[in-house]
Amino acid sequence: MSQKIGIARAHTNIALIKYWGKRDKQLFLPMNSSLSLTLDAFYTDTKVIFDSDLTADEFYLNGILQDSKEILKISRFLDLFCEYIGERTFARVESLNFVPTAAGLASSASAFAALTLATATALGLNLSREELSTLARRGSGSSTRSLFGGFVEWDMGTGSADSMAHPIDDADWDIGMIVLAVNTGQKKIASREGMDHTVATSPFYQAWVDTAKEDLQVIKQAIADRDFEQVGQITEHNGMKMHATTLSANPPFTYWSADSVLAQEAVRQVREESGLSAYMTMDAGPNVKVLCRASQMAELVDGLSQYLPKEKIITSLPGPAAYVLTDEDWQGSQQVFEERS
Ligand code: 2P0
Repeated sequence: MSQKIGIARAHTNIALIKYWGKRDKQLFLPMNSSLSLTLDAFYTDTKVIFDSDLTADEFYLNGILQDSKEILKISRFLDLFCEYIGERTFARVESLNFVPTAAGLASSASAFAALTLATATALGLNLSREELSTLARRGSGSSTRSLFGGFVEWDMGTGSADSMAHPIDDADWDIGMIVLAVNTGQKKIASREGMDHTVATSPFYQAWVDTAKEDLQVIKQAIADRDFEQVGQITEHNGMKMHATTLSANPPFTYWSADSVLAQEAVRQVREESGLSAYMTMDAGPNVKVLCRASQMAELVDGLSQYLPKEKIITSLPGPAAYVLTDEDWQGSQQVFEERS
């Protein structure tokens, strides 16, 4: 019996300039470059054990053996790595998701980034973080950005080899994010289907691509200047434009629920009354995320709790790049997971 083991943690990220649409669905090449903030509050820990005694891949998520469809996704992803070493041993993959159920955040970003780093570690692949991000991309687009911490750009690139993420800034300048977890039910339209349908049918889609390019340039300059208001304004506008493409798809759809609109209104009210900086963004689900100053987070939570139950308001600071865990870390992680569930 021979075993190769790798364990890693990756944090999730929220896009400020969204990835919305693929120019190549097979290779996960995006229509536009995007930019995100990695969050410390939400992460995935993953252990990969390549074991010569296994006769098939296995995938356990939060301690539960997954069905053949989920295992196939993991198997295809592991194949990409095994191509590098020209040898395919089956693996047992164990993942623990530390995304509070109440947050209702998609975990594919942290999941595939953690799986990427754990697999590369197990196989001893000598690849840079940027190169690893091109592999993570093949699992789920947004995971490309979760290899890095702080503000991260995913450059759309010219092809598979250079469609990769780069760290832009560590976001260590009074940045925070509040998640308004208004509705945690299963989303009706997966982001993958939602973006494909939008690309195919929305007459506004080209305007999205064109203006997202401009937004990216402006936000990168604003981050370099540490101009928080500019970062926030571009974030809010870019997110709304993304959602406008779903309303203009045919047939139209939206990720917003009635509670999303109420949460948006709460943010507008609180920022007007308090004069604090708070800028909204939304993804392929009903929750509202608020980019804010870390130092003003407590005051904003107080204001928002007049409109929303406190347990639906979750705060986060910027998170770090993905990193390798030891076996001792993994045991600690399992213990924390059990205590939480
Ligand atoms: C983003 N989203 O930039 C955008 C904004 C949702 C809205 O990336 O098909 O799960 O696996 O590449 O990464 C969600 O889409 O889609 C996403 P796939 P993914 O964060």
